[in-house]
Amino acid sequence: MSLSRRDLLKNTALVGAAASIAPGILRAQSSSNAVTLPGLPYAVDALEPAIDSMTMQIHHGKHHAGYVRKYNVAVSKWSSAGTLEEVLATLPSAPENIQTSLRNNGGGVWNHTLFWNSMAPAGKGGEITGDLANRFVESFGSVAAFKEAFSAAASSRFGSGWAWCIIKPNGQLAVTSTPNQDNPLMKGIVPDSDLGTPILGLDVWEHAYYLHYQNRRTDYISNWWKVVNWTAVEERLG
Ligand code: MN3
Repeated sequence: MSLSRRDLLKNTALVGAAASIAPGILRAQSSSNAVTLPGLPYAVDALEPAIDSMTMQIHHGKHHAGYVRKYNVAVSKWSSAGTLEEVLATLPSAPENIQTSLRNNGGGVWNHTLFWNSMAPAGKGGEITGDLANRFVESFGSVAAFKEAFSAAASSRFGSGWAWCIIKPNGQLAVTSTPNQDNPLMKGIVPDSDLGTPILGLDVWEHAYYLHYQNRRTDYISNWWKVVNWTAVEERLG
């Protein structure tokens, strides 16, 4: 089937008219700010027994994938949206009708990407040594005190949310916790005292552990320490 020259001109005119009426909509359809679901950096059963393979499959393939899909729908409606990190850092200036979706789903995308890349099979994640160990001692008094503070933040988070170790603007490390899919990048959303750059995050939503641990969140947390990728965490110190 071939288009006549007249049809071609008509189509071109229509595209031109649409572009002049709603440039934002047309641009959004080819948005370069869409995100993709990153693959896991290990096999789904690689973290067993700390995290079982069924939980990994559902968590990555359904939950994380769902956040990616819904974020892309929301961000496609914002023609001047920046990168995911820029969006999370400027949520209060996002269009009001998509702000909640960008917050929940954008947070979900970012948080899970950090989470997968903060774990490694037991025995493969390196040790807390060198610069990382020094920074924990400087900020918390000892490595044990850091772990205790982080575990307490994770176990005491009411309902769904995350525990974090962040680099604060003054360079100190700190432990914080946020509800739902909020994170320490969300200026204007989380308290200023909780803002910083996450170097480690732990998902304490029930979907992260319930299949294997049911209500035993503290068992999940204590086993999770065995699969932390300390080499990756140290690299985030910059
Ligand atoms: Mn999760």
